[in-house]
Amino acid sequence: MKRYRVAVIGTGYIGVVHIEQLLRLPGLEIAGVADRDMNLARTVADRYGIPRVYADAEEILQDGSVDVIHNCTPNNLHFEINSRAMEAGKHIFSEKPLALSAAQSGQLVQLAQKQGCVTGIGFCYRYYPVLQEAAARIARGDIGTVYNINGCYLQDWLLYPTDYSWRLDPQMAGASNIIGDLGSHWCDLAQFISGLKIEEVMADVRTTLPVRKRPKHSQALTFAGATDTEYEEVPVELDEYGAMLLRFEGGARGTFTTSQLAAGRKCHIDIQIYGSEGSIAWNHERSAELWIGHRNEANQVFFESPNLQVESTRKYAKLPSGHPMGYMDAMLNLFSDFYTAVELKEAGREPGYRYPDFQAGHDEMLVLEAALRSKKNGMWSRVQT
Ligand code: SOE
Repeated sequence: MKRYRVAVIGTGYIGVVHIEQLLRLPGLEIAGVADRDMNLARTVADRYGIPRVYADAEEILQDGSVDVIHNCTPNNLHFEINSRAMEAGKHIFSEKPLALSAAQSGQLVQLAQKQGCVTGIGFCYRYYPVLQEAAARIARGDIGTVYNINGCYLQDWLLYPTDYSWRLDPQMAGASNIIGDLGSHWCDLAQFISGLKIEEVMADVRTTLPVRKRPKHSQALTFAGATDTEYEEVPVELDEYGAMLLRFEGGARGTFTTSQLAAGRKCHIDIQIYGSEGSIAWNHERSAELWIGHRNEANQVFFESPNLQVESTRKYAKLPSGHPMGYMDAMLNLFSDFYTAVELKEAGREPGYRYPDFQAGHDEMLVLEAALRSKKNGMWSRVQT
């Protein structure tokens, strides 16, 4: 097998998550990293024994020995790095959102086709083993016709006016904070698990705290809170609360609520899918368990298992039964599917499994834009195709 040379651009919270999982995968080496903050890039490279710190993203794009780029930069840099990586003939794994607009993400999908690049996007939550299992069971008809999909994604790290992040700055984050960020994860889960596309959206999106105190000398790292004691007041336009009514293809209805002001909720993802013959539900705080609901018999709790899952999803349950996997392992599963797709592509073959590629990223941009249109005009909005 070829040994792929990988470079990671962006060494903040999510860049480090990528690095730690890349180090667990066979058949690749991390050639180097880059970050606007050189000191951070150096510290991270030293910590993980990564041989090279590139001067910037440009130097990575020019390096012909790099096969794959992981784009872990803030949102405003996604489009440019993703497109330039593909133009340079590299495979590309991007953090979400794929770009700042659906027009841009559509261009990226087309470019990937033209260049024959393998693409991936960070919708990691679908890689908990029992969520792969849920998708397979629903596809084989276990819960019948899907009627409703309901849930939420709640966090609390932006609760106080002194919590500030680049995610609240439209120059860096784009037109939305929370619907684009947490909403895209949840909508990806809903569509992946149910196998149904979201067709229409009615959204209520709010900036609950329109003025925040931004630290003068530092920025809060995601989930960390600020350490600075000097602040300046800044107006905030982007959302940290959102609710959506959803209409799925075939008629299923959905509801989704998201907030980063939900005290005590750190990464609370909940999804419930109700069908004509039964239901399934999952919560991130008990991520190894799938709840299976019945009308006429006792409900079940299915624990992830390499023995008991259906054939196609066993590979994602990597530990012996009774040993729960976690977020890092879900990322590993995602990268594993992505790198298998890279290997297959180079052998002239296509993967026979579904994994989140740039089309999945584009689909979420289309849902986001429908939500933002609905926020503006107060009406149902169709997701464009
Ligand atoms: C912040 O809300 C964040 O880091 C998201 O950007 C990630 O995608 C999510 O996995 C955890 O929360």
